[in-house]
Amino acid sequence: MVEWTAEERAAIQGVFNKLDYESVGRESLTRCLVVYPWTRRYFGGFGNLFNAEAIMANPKVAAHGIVVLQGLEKALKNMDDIKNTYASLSEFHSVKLQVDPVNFQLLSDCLTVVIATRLRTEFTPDVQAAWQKFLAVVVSALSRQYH
Ligand code: ZNH
Repeated sequence: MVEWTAEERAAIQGVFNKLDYESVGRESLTRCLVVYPWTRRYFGGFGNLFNAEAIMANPKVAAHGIVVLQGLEKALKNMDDIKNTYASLSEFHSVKLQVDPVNFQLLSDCLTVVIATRLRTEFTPDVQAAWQKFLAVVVSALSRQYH
């Protein structure tokens, strides 16, 4: 089981407190789709993802960015059992969506970059370390149901 110090819990909660899901979700997913263009293939139902301009203007990308952050909030609220909390979401990404799990890390990294632009000096090395530990646990839990 993953152990969290009080400082880590406070740091991760602190990041969430400052997140505007709408803008951070949209920008993180947009960045992922632009920087790692192969990730577009999973979003066939999202319409035009042809280039950065189209992705930035796409309302389905904006809406899905919020969905992803709401998914992360579920992990935050169940920090001591992220693995089981994410069991069905992992199965969904594996069996139904067939998302290659390497992409979870890529989206996570995009999210960290966007958060850094928001928190600036508040995103200290300690806060970043706690945040990335949280995302690493999320990525591992999401990858769990892959065989
Ligand atoms: Zn995912 C979906 C989360 C990553 C792709 N997602 C989803 C959802 C959620 C999530 C919550 C919803 C579900 C239901 O409906 O039930 N994701 C998530 C998270 C993450 C992710 C948290 C990390 C961090 N994804 C991802 C990636 C990708 C994806 C990386 C690719 C690339 N997802 C996806 C899709 C979908 C989802 C495709 C579906 C969409 C629609 O709407 O259709």
